[in-house]
Amino acid sequence: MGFTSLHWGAYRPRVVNGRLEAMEPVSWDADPSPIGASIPGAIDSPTRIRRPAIRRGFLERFADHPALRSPHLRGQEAFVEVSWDAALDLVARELTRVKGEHGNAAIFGGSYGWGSAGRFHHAQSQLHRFLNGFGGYVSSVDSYSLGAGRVVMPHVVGSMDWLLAAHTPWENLAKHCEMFVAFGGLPIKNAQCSPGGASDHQVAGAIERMSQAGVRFVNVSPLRDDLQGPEHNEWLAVRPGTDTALMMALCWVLVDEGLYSEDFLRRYTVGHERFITYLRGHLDGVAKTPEWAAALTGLEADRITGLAREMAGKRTLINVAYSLQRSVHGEQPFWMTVTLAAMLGQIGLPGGGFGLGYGCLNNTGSGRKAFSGPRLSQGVNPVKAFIPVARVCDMLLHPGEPFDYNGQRLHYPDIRLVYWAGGNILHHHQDLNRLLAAWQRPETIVVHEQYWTAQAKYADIVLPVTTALERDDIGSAASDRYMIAMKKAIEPIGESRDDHSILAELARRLGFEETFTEGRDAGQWLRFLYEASRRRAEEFDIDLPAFEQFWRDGVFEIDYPAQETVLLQSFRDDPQAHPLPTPSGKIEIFSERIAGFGYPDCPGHPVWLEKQPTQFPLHLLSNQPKTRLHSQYDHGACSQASKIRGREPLTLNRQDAEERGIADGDVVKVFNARGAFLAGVILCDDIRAGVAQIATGAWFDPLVKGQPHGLEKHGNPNVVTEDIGSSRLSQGCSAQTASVEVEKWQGELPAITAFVPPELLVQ
Ligand SMILES: Nc1nc2c(c(=O)[nH]1)N[C@H]1C(S)=C(S)[C@@H](COP(=O)(O)OP(=O)(O)OC[C@H]3O[C@@H](n4cnc5c(=O)[nH]c(N)nc54)[C@H](O)[C@@H]3O)O[C@H]1N2
Ligand SMILES: Nc1nc2c(c(=O)[nH]1)N[C@H]1C(S)=C(S)[C@@H](COP(=O)(O)OP(=O)(O)OC[C@H]3O[C@@H](n4cnc5c(=O)[nH]c(N)nc54)[C@H](O)[C@@H]3O)O[C@H]1N2
Ligand SMILES: [Mo]
Repeated sequence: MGFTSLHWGAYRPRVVNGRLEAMEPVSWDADPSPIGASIPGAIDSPTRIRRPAIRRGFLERFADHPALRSPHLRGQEAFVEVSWDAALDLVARELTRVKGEHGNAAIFGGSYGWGSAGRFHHAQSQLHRFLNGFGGYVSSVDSYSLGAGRVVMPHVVGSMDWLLAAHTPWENLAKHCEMFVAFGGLPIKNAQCSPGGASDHQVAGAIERMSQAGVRFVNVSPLRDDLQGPEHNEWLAVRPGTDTALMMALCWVLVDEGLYSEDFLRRYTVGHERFITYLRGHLDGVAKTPEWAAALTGLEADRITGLAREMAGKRTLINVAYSLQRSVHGEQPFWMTVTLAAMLGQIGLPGGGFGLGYGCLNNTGSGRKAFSGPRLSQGVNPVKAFIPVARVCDMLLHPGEPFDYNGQRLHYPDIRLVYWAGGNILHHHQDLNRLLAAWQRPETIVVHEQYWTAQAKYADIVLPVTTALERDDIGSAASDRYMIAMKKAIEPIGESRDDHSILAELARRLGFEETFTEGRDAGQWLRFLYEASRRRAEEFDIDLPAFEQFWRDGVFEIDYPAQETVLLQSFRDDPQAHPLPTPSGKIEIFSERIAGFGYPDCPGHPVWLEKQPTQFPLHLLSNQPKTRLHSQYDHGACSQASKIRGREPLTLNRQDAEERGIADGDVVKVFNARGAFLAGVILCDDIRAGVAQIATGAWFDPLVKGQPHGLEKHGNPNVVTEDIGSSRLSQGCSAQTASVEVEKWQGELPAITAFVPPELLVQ
């Protein structure tokens, strides 16, 4: 039996009589993820999509004007199961009609989402390649993960991809770091995953080794559990959304006490004078002192002062979790992390400087070569219109209207057809009630899915796809330990097909099969992409074996570079020979370019901008789930075992709960002006008072289908989050800026129907 690779680890599937019985962790993984155990019971459950299906009103009124196909009934009507030929004919006719009547710029193919881990059957890449062959589509840029970070960092230091691939390895930190200050912690729950594969889980072991070496950890987070394991582990329970103020006060102390590195700032950065002027309060009359920050962050002013002194006295690494930038003004905590590290002057030194997301993903800091394996070419997109990914509802609701993005003034295109494969927008987008309204705008929505998620239920045409276990593929991720020959373990469930063969069939109907497939079948593609990647591997000094051997061996280990590298070490050693890819070639504490955009919500240097969600008393954190990847396998055993009376668990501080008469295990209604959901309560002392926490990814489950602003009964936090860009610079998502009230649910408990397929009719 071979291997398979999932975003959360490598496994050996155990198959008995053609049925998946178990997912056995691979022998070399020191800390395998329990999420794999979700798959056997879920893969052929009733929630699986088995046949192509079309929303009844859409099918029955297909010949009518698109407006008459009852788009407002998406999510409410039954589906009619049809043959593959009938379904593909319909998709081909719709694509042709929309292109003919409105052009390719009326097709939204952004299709954001993680899909599955294999390099060839990567749903988004397949769809983009297909739509490019068809004449193009409106695309999306950036990500929900790093919306603000991806846009601001190139102005300040360099691209996120470059920085993430070059992070100082954990081994170096164990040897040289003395103090690790983690904004947002180092949550092991998140290090289960890495996009494309996490074949050897290393973060718990790395924290252990650092702890043994005597590293002091400081966990700056509303949740104690965001940093688990080390012996010296101080918890600073910061108020969410205020880390920027804390970092500024740390800088203020460094400046006030002369503890900052003037020399580093002069040689390696631009604009520190202006920033220090701001810090002192000369620009806005507010000195960013520890007392000032104490009032905002809820931390003790003395502790802030003490922390700054300790950081200056030790080899210190400052780490920031992605979550901090998934908020209004999300650029600021990332920019400030770099600024604070620059003030300490340890950037480029072993064990010091900054990290942007150690612990957010397994592979960051692995120190292995950043070769990411085979890549499917997506071709060229003739349509130039795009959106920042999280502005999708603005686009659907406001076609033609202008918006700002990274110095550009752009306009939202007029979308008629949405095509999605490999993502679940009805899980991942903010303010789902607003999305429901926006989702009625397109004339046609086509979705490829494995399971009857809300994404599938709210589509017009649903095409069933295989899981990674039902097809051959190659597993490979940047900085991961192994490349993996992912061998098909079981036959496709129902009539499901892989995204590639679905799109190849469509391309044939639409007359560009040759462009899409280049005459290769899936098996030939694997071999072709692998061979092409062998040449790129050489640039990393990796000698990949021939395909046959790789496929026989099942795994190939990627080694370490000859020399351990430290993030930005060569820049530190010689800034003239190794300038940064910023306009000045240096770290930009003041960015003339950003200042030139003239955005009040993201001026030329880091600033503290007030935006607390104050209308409701509790700050809601909707972080990443421990028991699944986003919404994937919410119906699986691992996720289901964590539910409370069927609902997603919500952590509340004991004091907040007592004030509201809420007991451990109660079901509560969580609400604000945008919506309401039910959740099961866990009482806890390890969460800052005034904060409630619930993981994302519970499948959207409205009490009354299609009723706008009705009750969601399962615990999907995105019914209350705000759909607003981080700033005009990045337009990233602001999921973490949300406030709510919580009350005990007194009514009858409605049954969970999230995992029940829609009514299915046979044609
Ligand atoms: N409130 C709040 N919202 C958030 C976040 C948050 O922190 N708070 N985090 C955000 C972040 S960082 C992210 S990355 C997003 C994640 O959002 P998504 O990536 O959209 O979430 P997933 O649940 O991984 O969705 C992937 C979907 O693809 C399907 N799928 C899997 N494999 C295949 C395949 O081979 N083919 C096809 N066609 N489909 C497949 C799965 O069944 C699943 O429904 O969520 C964002 N949303
Ligand atoms: N098991 C599992 N692992 C995952 C994922 C998953 O779905 N499941 N998703 C993956 C993806 S797509 C991504 S992008 C990464 C995301 O990585 P992150 O964005 O870092 O993940 P989160 O869990 O949202 O946030 C980490 C912690 O930050 C804390 N936090 C939130 N807001 C604040 C704040 O304002 N200040 C401070 N100091 N702390 C705050 C929260 O307590 C939270 O537990 O995780 C990846 N890893
Ligand atoms: Mo993400």
